[in-house]
Amino acid sequence: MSLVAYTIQHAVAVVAIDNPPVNALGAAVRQGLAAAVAQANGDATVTAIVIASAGKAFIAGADISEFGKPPAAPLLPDLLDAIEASAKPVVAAIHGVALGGGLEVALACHGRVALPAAKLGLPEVKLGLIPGAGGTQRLPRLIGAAKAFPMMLSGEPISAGLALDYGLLDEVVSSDVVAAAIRLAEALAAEGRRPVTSTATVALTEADRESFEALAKDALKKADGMPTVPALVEAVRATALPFKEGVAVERKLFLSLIADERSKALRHVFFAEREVAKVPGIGSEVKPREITAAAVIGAGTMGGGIAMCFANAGIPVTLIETAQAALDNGINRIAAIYDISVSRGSLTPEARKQRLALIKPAVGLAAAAGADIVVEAAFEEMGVKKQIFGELDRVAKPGAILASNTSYLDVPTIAAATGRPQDVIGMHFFSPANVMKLLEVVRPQGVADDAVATAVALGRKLGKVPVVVGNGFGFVGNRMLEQRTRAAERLLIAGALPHEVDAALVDFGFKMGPFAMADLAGNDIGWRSRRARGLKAAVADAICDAGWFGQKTGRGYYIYPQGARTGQRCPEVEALIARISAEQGVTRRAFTQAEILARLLDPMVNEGARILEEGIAARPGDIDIVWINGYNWPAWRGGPMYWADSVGLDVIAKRLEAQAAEAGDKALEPAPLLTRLPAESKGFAGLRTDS
Ligand code: T1G
Repeated sequence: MSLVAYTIQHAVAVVAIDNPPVNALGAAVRQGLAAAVAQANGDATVTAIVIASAGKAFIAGADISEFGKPPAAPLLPDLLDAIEASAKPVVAAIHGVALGGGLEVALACHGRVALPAAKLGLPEVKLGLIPGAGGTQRLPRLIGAAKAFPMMLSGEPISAGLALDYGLLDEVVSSDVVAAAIRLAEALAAEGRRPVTSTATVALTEADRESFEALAKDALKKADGMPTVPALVEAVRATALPFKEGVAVERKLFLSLIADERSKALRHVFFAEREVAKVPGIGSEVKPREITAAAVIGAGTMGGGIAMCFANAGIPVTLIETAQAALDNGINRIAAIYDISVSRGSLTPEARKQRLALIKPAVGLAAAAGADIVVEAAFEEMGVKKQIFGELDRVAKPGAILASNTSYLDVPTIAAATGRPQDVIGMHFFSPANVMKLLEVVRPQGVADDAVATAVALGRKLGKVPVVVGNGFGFVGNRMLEQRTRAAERLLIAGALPHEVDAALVDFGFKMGPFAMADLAGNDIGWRSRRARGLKAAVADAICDAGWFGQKTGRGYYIYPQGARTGQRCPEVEALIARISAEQGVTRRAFTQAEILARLLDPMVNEGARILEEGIAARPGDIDIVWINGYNWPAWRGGPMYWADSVGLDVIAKRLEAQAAEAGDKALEPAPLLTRLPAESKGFAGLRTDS
């Protein structure tokens, strides 16, 4: 059955795409569209053509899953040229989203009509690309380069209303967009007017170009090494050439980007982020419980941030503390954070007022009685958690979800403190909770499927990226982070210095390295955790024994003069590290940045392999999504498991064997999965642990 339907209404050919779920422009759709346009032009009774679609999207763009495969005719640019060259006017009837190639189809039409809720955009830059089917040449000709460039640079869609203001749409109609498109098509046929964007010269005035060049200059300064920005600037500049030459420039740039490793990684992340929403064993038949009111236990940094997530999503939330003073501090901290957003212009005073009004402070757990979900964010100590959950079991209403924000404690043990383990789950937010996208949903044995579905659906409503993980120390992210932390400590003792270790990760694409991060978060956090678990880390412990907790004490691994945010190398710390190396009988040596990177990341990948072997994560892509959304792993590197595949699992396994031998530490030896996969000529890609 064709994915493109062809009917005639009032002598207008209505060409309707129906390619669920989002009408991506796969080969069959392109072929159907080409045939329909040809058929309409060959039919003397047809006066004009409308392109419409079924489902939730007009057209979501090219079919990203086709990239990297041999292209099938007709190529999208050729199809769009055929639409534009049609002797009979073609009008796009837009509902839902017209994105990427979808908007490029509309741009090749002779008219465009949309519903008010429609959104139009060119998001290719988010995939490490630029528009590749005439978008960089047609959009500036239609609305001006100064408006088109920011749309393509941000990749963010604009509303139908703004598109109308820009001249990107001819009309916005409240209903029946196809009928409106038919009317416009008939009018264009009658008038013979065929405004064609490829020749439109109205918008590209000298003043427009000057405005664009100013924007381009600023964008190039902030490009941060990504090739998409210079490519986009070059493509838009090519609008000064005749259309065909400009399109040739765009095509060349597009093809170079589509072959770039960074775009391949971003396309992996696109699909991994959608896969992660599919929780093994929980299909769409499992309905989430309704959440109309929440409660958060603990008004500290995490509890306050979590309460803000609910308020920001419009969900009333009771913020509970054990004493009024702590509660007041928590509320004041939240108000101060909102004040900063208002001062930055990212939040209106009215919205600030509304959100604060949704946060109801209260003392005592009894205030949680009316909540549909309670998120506990109290002190990270099992005794405290068991006491709270025991009381919540008596207070909370039947069917309420009881979630703990614990970052590494055993969720089944917490659940056992209640008589309703089926309702107890982990919801591990990342600090600052109102900012970081990652939410680890910890799924202990015995929790109800609909409780898991509720936590995932709620996470998405809160604007998070929920990843369902199994119960186990540190779950996924922190468990792998601990391996990197240990590796960083080993590097200091073996001969590297803090700024060298940090530079290796920053040059790789992280925002900060481990030691700058520790100084920012506070070195005493790790210190307390190690002491609670009876673990030692010679350098990290010595730093804390000296009271050098980081930025909050003016010094940690680095010195922060006058409260500076960027640390300076500290001779005392470097001498302390050298002394510890000597005490351990280690002859210090220099490390290349490549060696530092391998020694930091290989053990993380190894732990990720173990996590997969234990079924704590369902897919390698889930681990990638955890690290990109929770720890600022650069998305254009695809995530730790994607990176490992790009390096080669056999290479990583060999390096781990060498490290294990050098350190005399069997824990560093490659996990069985890390040797089995390369032996079967496989990588992590496509692996599933739930199959
Ligand atoms: N190609 C292939 N599959 C796609 C797709 C696409 N463009 N967009 C979505 N899907 C799949 C997705 O993987 C998921 O599959 C299902 O559709 C629902 O997606 C030449 C080169 C449209 C706003 O970047 O932003 O055009 O998991 O969960 O939340 O210049 O999808 O169900 O099997 O996201 O309702 C440019 C990408 C492409 C838009 C809908 N276009 N898509 O959001 O559903 S490059 C994009 C989205 C291009 C041209 C260039 C969103 C959405 P499954 P979903 P949603």
